[in-house]
Amino acid sequence: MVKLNLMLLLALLIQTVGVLSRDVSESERAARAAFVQKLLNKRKHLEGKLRLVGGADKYEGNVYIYHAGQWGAVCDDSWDDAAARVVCNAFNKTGVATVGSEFGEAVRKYWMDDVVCQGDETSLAQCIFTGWGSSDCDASEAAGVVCVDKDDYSVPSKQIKEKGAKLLDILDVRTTSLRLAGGRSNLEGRVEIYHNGTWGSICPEGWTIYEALAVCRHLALGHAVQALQTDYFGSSKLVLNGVECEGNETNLFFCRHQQYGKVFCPRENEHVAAVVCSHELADLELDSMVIERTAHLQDVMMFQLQCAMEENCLSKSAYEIQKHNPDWQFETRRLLRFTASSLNKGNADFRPYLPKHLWQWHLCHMHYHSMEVFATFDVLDHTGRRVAEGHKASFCLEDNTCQPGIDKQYSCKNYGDQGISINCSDVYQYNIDCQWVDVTDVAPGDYRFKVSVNPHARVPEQSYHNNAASCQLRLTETYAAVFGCRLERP
Ligand SMILES: *[C@@H]1O[C@H](CO)[C@@H](O)[C@H](O)[C@H]1NC(C)=O
Ligand SMILES: *[C@@H]1O[C@H](CO)[C@@H](O)[C@H](O)[C@H]1NC(C)=O
Ligand SMILES: *[C@@H]1O[C@H](CO)[C@@H](O)[C@H](O)[C@H]1NC(C)=O
Ligand SMILES: *[C@@H]1O[C@H](CO)[C@@H](O)[C@H](O)[C@H]1NC(C)=O
Ligand SMILES: [Ca+2]
Repeated sequence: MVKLNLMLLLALLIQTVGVLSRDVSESERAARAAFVQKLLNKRKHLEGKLRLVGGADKYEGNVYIYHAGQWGAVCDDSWDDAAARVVCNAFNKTGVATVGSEFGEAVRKYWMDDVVCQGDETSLAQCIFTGWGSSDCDASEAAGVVCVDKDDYSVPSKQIKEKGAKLLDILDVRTTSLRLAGGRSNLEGRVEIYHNGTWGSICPEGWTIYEALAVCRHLALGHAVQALQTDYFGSSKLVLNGVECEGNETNLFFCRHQQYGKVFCPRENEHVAAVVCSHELADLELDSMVIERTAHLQDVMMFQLQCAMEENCLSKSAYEIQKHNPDWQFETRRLLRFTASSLNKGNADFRPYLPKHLWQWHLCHMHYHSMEVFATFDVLDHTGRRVAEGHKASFCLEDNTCQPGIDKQYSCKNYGDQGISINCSDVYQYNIDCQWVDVTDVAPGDYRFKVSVNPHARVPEQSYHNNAASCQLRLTETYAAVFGCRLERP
C-alpha cells in the first residue's frame, strides 16, 4: 500500500516537472541563457585567480585557486619558494612558501598537487602539476605563502627570515647524523645524512659555501673551501632539499631545510651536494672603528673625477649630467669618504680567486684589479631600500700594514703578487680615488651604511660574519656621521 502511494507520488512529481519545463516561455529561456552566460563569464574571469586564506591579511595564507567554477586548495608536495614567488607575483609581491597547513586545514578539495614552478611563470596554472583535482593529500597538507613587497625582499629582511625559519621543520639532532662519503681524504666528499635507518644525500640546488661551512664545522673539519654540486664523489638517494644556512651554525641541522624525505630536486645526472673542508683558511675582518673615525663628506668638482667616472664610481645622475650639461666639469658631487681596513686574522693568506693572467689592468689608477668585486658600499633607508648607488669596488689586494714581526709579502706595484698575508691588513685610505659613496642625490636624514668585503664569498674564509660593517649614518646638509657599527654577514 505504502509502495503504491510512493509510486503514485513519483509519477505525479515527474508529470509536474514535465509540465513546468514544457511551460518555460521564450523570455524565460532567454533570461536563463543570459544567467548561464553571466555565470560562465564570471568563471572565465575568475579562472586561475588566487586567494590567500587564514593569514593575518590578504597577503598571507593558504593558497586557493579558482578553476572550473570552484575554489580549491593546493597541496604542499614539492611546494617551494619558487612557487611562492609565482603566487605572490599575482599580488605584485614576492615571498616565501609555507607547508603543512600553516594557516589552517584545507577547507576545500585540492585542485593542485606536486606543483613545480620555475618562479617566473605568470600564473600558477603555468607551473607543472599533476592535473586539476588529482591529489592524494589530506587536509593537513595545504600549501601557503607569506608575501612581502618586492622592495622589502631585495635586502635580507630579518622578518622574512624569521617567518621562514618557523615554517620549516627541524631534524632531530639526536636521531640524525652526518658524514662525508666518497672523498679521497676525510676532508672532502658528498654530504650524507643518516636518518630513519638510511643514509641519503642532499639536493645540490642552492648549495653554497655557507651550507658547506656548516657541514665542515659540524664534523669538526675546520672551514669550507668549496661547496660542490657534483657526482664526482658518488651519489645516493636524495633525502633533503632546500638546506639554507647563515654560515655561523655549528650543526647542519640548525639550518633551515624542507621536510626530510619530501624531496623535489631538479638536478643534472646524479649530482648531489658535496664539500671540501680545510683547517687552514684566510679570515678577513673589517675594522668598523676605522670606518666610524674616518667617515666624512667632501664636495668635489667633476673635472677632478674623470678617472672615477671611467671606473663607475659615481651614481647614475653624474653620467646624465655629463651627457646633457656642457659645463658638467664644474658641477660638484658630494662624496661620503671613509677608510676601509681589512685584517686577515685567519691561518692562511687571502689570495684572489682569479689567476694572474685574468687580472684587469686599470689604466686610470695604474694597477691591476685581481677581484672584480672585492667590496660593496651601500646606503640604505629604514626600509632597507638602497638609496645611494650600490657601489661595487674592484681592488688590488696588498699588505699595507702588518703586525710586528710580519714581513709584507704582497704588493700591487709592478704586476706583483696580490693578496693579504696572515696578520696583515689591506687598507684603503679615505683619500684614495673611488673609496667613497656618491651621496649627491641622498636627502638629509638617518640611514644605514653597510660596507662589505669579499661580499659574495668568492674567496673562501673561516667566517663571513665579520666581513660587513652595518652602521648608522646621519646625513645633514653640512656633515655626515657614521656610528654604532656592528659586524655581520655581507
Ligand atoms: C608594484 O609594487 C611596487 C612596490 O613594491 C610599486 O612600486 C609598483 O608601482 C607596483 N606596481 C603595480 C602595478 O601596482
Ligand atoms: C622511515 O622508513 C620507513 C621504512 O623504511 C618508511 O616506511 C617511513 O615512511 C620512513 N619515514 C620517513 C619520515 O621518511
Ligand atoms: C648567526 O648569524 C645570524 C645573522 O646572520 C644571527 O641572527 C644569529 O644569531 C647567529 N647565530 C649564531 C649561532 O651566532
Ligand atoms: C697572528 O697573530 C695572532 C694573534 O696576535 C698570533 O697568535 C699568531 O701566531 C699570528 N700568526 C702569525 C702567522 O704570525
Ligand atoms: Ca671573514
